[in-house]
Amino acid sequence: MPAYHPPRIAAGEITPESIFLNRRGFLAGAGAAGLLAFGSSVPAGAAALKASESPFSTDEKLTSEDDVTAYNNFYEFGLGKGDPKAKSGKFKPTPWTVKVDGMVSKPREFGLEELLAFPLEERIYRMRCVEAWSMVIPWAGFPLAALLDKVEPLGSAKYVAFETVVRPDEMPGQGGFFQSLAWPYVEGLRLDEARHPLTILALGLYGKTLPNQNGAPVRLVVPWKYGFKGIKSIVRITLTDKQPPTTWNIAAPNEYGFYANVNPAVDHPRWSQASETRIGEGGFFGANRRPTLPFNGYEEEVAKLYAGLDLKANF
Ligand SMILES: Nc1nc2c(c(=O)[nH]1)N[C@H]1C(S)=C(S)[C@@H](COP(=O)(O)O)O[C@H]1N2
Ligand SMILES: [Mo]
Repeated sequence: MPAYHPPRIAAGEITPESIFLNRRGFLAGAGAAGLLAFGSSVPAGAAALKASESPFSTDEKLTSEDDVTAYNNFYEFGLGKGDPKAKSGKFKPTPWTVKVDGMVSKPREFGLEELLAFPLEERIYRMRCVEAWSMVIPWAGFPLAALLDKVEPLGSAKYVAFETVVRPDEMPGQGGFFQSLAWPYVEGLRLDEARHPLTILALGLYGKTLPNQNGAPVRLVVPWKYGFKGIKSIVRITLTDKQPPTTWNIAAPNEYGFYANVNPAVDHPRWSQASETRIGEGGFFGANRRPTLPFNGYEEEVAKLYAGLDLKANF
């Protein structure tokens, strides 16, 4: 009985555990200088990050920092939306290295400092969870393509595989008798998806390094795909010629595919994907529901990647 994503109840009965009021507006005019410096209050463990503005950002209203950092999916820390924040206090995101290997000319490890030295951009992206809720999040990160360039993928490489850290001592959801998923959490992209300019490795949000619950210190963000593709706390990136296994596809192959492009026309077997709730906008159902956009609104940029592919068959 693997699929906990979300609980096995009818969509109409789901009540989010915690939907907080939108208490904080975004820093007015923060973008004006071109360089953004956020965060007057930096919580313990978080450091301020600077990132340049990006034309890829949406100007939609941001989801509050409180919601972005308190309503999370990170099963390594538990199944509840509040678990990742409440139960990740022991997790140590520094020091950190990411190993990049497989079909590349120059396999190597990147220390966290080296990742932070890439030119960071602020990317304000919509994020659409397969559970039919969404957020607008100001990430700080850099294109994954820039990292791939450093290791020089071989011509034979066709896919990129990603792996999350395994640390049962620091991640309570990975320890104990009940195991929700098989660890490590793994994900994958086609190489052309991985190299698309919208695909980033994120190191921060709201102008600070990532909180543990959001995937510290480094996670993937692929804004046209369902949120589960955005693997957190990455320790390994492997270039390969075979389509990599992906955690939710392993857990429930009839419910979650490899591509997982946001698609309002392909329903989840247990609920509709035609609409979504923007977290922070009030009730989970009813008037605040908004239509879900093909490719989460990034159709113009990415639809061409899938010419000739039957997205219904390749959900
Ligand atoms: N390692 C790992 N990565 C993960 C998950 C997870 O459980 N473990 N959950 C995914 C899901 S379902 C979503 S919607 C996003 C949530 O990201 P956020 O909590 O930063 O909003 O992370 C994704 N990445
Ligand atoms: Mo999700």
